[in-house]
Amino acid sequence: MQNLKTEPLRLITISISHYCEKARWALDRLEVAYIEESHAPLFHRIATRSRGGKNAVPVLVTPAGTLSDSTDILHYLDGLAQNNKQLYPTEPALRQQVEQLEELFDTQLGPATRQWAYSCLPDDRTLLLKLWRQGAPPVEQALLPIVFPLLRQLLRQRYRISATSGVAAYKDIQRVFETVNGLLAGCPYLVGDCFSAADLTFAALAAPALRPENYGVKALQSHELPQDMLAQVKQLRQTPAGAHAMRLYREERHRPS
Ligand SMILES: N[C@@H](CCC(=O)N[C@@H](CS)C(=O)NCC(=O)O)C(=O)O
Repeated sequence: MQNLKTEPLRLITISISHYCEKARWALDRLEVAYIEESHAPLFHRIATRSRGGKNAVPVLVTPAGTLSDSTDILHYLDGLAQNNKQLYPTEPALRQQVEQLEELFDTQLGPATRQWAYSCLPDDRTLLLKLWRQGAPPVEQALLPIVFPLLRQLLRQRYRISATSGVAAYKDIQRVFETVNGLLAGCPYLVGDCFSAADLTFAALAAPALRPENYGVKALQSHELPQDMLAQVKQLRQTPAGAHAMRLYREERHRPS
């Protein structure tokens, strides 16, 4: 467990990001003291770069250095965890399975749910600004409407957002869910008999497509979203993989009091 005399860790985020939610969930679960420093997209790069990170969030600033990848963050935090809270099994074969699944979710599920969610959202300035300004400092909130056209264009290019890519992304999500359905087959967790980094990563990175209640920050309200999008959320929630992630959010996602 973390030495309480040390400075709290600093988590730099774009608060709505599901990769940031992955890191935030691990910090909350392991009861590690931290301060979340949220930024609006684009502005976040000033914070990450000035702390020795790269362009992407989450970034965790620790006494041992700056970590700029969610998986590196989970590994670091696991080193601070008490035995019964560890996110990676000690048994090598089980650990390897957890790491392989985490890699699958990081590289396939996370990009797909992000691409799908942005492709479904109406091209609505008010909605996107609401999503991006959450938790950001007042000065960034004030500047966000000015950089909005640039930001929207960058988002579309970087994540290849279009109606067609949204359809393909939904299929990618379904493919990963099929794999998870197969792994669950009556088991309460993805690997072995306890919660691991594989479950946490799956639930956090699936969250944009499932909209679980206990997500770390408030997302958009259902009435703000298109019916087609909500119908696909419902469809995914009804799969064993979707139900698994929803259960994990209900039973395993606790916020510090
Ligand atoms: N492999 C990275 C991916 C993180 C990632 O894709 N972060 C996105 C937010 S969801 C980001 O920072 N995008 C902004 C940018 O790259 O400028 C991780 O696991 O931490």
